[in-house]
Amino acid sequence: MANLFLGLDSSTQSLSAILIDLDTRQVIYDISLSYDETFPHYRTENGVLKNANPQVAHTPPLIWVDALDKLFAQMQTDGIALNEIKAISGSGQQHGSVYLNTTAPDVFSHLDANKSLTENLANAFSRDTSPIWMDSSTRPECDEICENLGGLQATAETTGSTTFERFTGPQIRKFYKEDPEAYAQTSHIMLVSSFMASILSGTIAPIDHGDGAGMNLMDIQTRQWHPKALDATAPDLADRLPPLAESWKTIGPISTYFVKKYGFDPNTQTLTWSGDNPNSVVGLGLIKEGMVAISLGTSDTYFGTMQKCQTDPRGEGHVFVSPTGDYMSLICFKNGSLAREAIAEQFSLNWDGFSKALQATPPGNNGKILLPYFEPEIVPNVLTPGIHRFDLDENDAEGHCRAVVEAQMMSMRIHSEWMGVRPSAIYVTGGASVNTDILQIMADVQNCSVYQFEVTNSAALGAALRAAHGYLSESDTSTQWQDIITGFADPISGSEITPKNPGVYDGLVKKYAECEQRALGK
Ligand code: XUL
Repeated sequence: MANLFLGLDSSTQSLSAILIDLDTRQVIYDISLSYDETFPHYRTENGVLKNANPQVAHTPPLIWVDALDKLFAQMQTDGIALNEIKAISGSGQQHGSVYLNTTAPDVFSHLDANKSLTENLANAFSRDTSPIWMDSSTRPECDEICENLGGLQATAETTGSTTFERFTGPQIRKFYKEDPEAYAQTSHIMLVSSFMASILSGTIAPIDHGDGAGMNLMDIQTRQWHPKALDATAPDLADRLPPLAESWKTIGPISTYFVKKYGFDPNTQTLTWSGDNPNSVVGLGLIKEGMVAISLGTSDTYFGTMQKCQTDPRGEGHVFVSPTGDYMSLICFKNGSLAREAIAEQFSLNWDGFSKALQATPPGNNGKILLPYFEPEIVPNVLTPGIHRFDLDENDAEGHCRAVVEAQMMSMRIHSEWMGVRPSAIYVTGGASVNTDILQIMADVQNCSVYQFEVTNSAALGAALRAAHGYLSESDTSTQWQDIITGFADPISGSEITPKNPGVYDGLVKKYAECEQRALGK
């Protein structure tokens, strides 16, 4: 019999699943259901309801529920041996919250297999829509909570991040302020992750430390709800939150609903879900301190792993708990491909021409520096976009190509220093990761080997690997992460790029930091 583990990913636009066979080290099935396409009657656009206020981003939680039924039905149609799955875990888009009334525990524990999940859950909500991570309408609430917790740095030290509009605490506070009656009717507030896990397990599922860290409500050091943060958010919030748990915790056997309806084995174990970013850390194989993944997309994202909890005193980066029990950072740089493309376009270069310019210019660019804030930047916090040049002529096409990439890499180095961990290996993903000239600059600036990494859905894969790890750890506490991920989360073989010119950047990074300070008016 195969050794099957299922990872689900309830993301912004779709519900996906990856099924792995641990014996053969193969992904044997994967599927993704787009909400917009599968359920047009919810009228979502890219998974989100239209709103007159562009800062508001909500989704009807029933669409996530509906998708679960549809997904398992499809797996059954596709002939997947659902009865052979040993354990299931999952990933939820981070920060989104679900509001339930007092009927919820009973509804979860008595799911009727003669009805659909949406019919079962239809009356369990105290709020019809869920604010998700794209919502940015809570600036006043962010300020109120942050001030109560002693300011930006104190909030980051306490909860892992300073207050952000999309984080769950500010969202809960806004709900409480705008509709205190509905808040009073709310007996359970869940994250997308714990909500989906509750349906699968038929119980009120815990929130794991990884996703809990994206709420501005959890003490990042003790991994408990932080009473002062709860008080600063809404009254009697502690009564409404589920317990926190390690992300490898087994919740219990799958609800009989799924056994009767889809033929799951009654002993299939459900494990605690986590957020998409913590899941991706496992799906990318970042299981040891110093391992870093950099995604070069429209924006560039830096995930780092660390053993000791360090927080960003500038409040720009986030600290979550990694599913391994260590910590992880998430640092998002808005001007990623966005800036690389803007430079290529400005000088009418295609990617080949851009690469040639990188090859034709020396590491360190003879001290030429560019600060590429084509859009307002998240890290460092730059509200007014603008391009700043230092010792760089505005007609110097080759100089600009090198300068934009060096700027991005030096910015990543400077703005990840607060972690106190230098990278030991960098896995790089995303569109621009095919460009080895860009990767050479990354390796040189970070003085660390860079490996190309191909990902399909690192969050769903991470969830499947977490299911395997949690399940096996129940009977064997010496289960090693490395033994679980090998063969699934490995970089592309032979793709290593080693640093060739490391010394060059130690001086230039200092100059870049000074230019940044000047440009930011500090
Ligand atoms: C992380 C964040 C996004 C969502 C996407 O803080 O807001 O990455 O998790 O689903």
